[in-house]
Amino acid sequence: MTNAQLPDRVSEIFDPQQWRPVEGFAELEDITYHRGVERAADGSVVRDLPWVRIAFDRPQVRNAFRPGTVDELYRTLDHARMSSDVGAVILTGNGPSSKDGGWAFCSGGDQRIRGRDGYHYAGGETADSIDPARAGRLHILEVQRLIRTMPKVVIAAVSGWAAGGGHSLHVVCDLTIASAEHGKFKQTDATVGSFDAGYGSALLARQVGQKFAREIFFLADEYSAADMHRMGAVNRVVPHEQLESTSVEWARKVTSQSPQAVRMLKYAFNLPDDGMVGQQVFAGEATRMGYMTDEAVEGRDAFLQKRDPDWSAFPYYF
Ligand code: S0N
Repeated sequence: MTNAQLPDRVSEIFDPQQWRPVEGFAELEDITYHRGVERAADGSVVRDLPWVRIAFDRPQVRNAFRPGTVDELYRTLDHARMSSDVGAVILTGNGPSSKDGGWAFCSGGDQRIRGRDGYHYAGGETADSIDPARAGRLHILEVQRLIRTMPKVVIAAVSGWAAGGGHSLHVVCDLTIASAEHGKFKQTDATVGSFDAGYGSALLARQVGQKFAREIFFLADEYSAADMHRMGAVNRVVPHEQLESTSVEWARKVTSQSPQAVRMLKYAFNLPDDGMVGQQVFAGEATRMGYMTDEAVEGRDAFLQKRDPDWSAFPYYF
């Protein structure tokens, strides 16, 4: 085995054998982005597998996100969304922190750069120099919507703290697997004066019920992975060293199902809670399938051929 062919070990429980860095993303600073692969005995890649791994890579601040982190997260998720041979995304946090050995999935917005004006300042920026179009937005909510509406299954692999906006991210993922030893959950929004009044709270209440959701937000207590599993917000709790392998196993199972069926099921699960947007996303897929029928082709052809459509071959009732 030649290790030269393997990617860097970005996290203590990351298995370089199973991944390769995705091309075109070498300049990422706060996020790592890998494609699942099958390797030969000599370490060379035999083939790509239909899943990717996207990870927060700021373990020294419990994987808090700054505006650039959110930009990179959106970019990598959108790339995964657009990759027609990718069916599942594993979202996780690299670790541990070299400072104190602590693990995190994500601890939400970086509080050190949060300005009173609602902007989020990167190094050296001031109220005069900042570009409001880029820094003044809570664009982590755009990431949430992308996770929610992308036609793929997003698996949160909670390797450590899921706090604040990081807690909300795991809530919006389709599935959550958590580390038994290091997976910890705490909704600190109200402690630091922020509030995710969208998916972070309302969808959480769908998952754990109104009373528990209110407790989680109003008390800002710490919960273990086992607590969250009991409440219904975590699918599976696994030993820390098995977190990534279990996530890969779940990605493998998910991508062995019919892509169309999984897509339609995801949108069906979303629909009752997502209002007209949920209906629109579901209906978009239904329309795409409708276009594949002879009946829809007849409508298009009749228009192009400047004749009345002939629906006689198509029943009113199946
Ligand atoms: C996660 C917690 C519970 C972990 O506690 P623990 O294990 O005791 O570690 P600490 O010693 O507290 O932390 C280790 C080091 O990491 C730094 N750090 C941790 N979290 C953050 C953070 N979110 N921002 C900046 N730094 C963070 C610590 O300061 C410490 O550093 P050193 O070693 O230098 O002292 C605990 O850390 C905790 O409670 N963290 C804060 C969680 C939190 O309140 N997050 C924000 C909640 N709100 C949102 O996420 C809303 C999102 C949002 O609106 C937004 C979007 C983009 C940008 C900003 C925002 C925003 O407005 O917030």
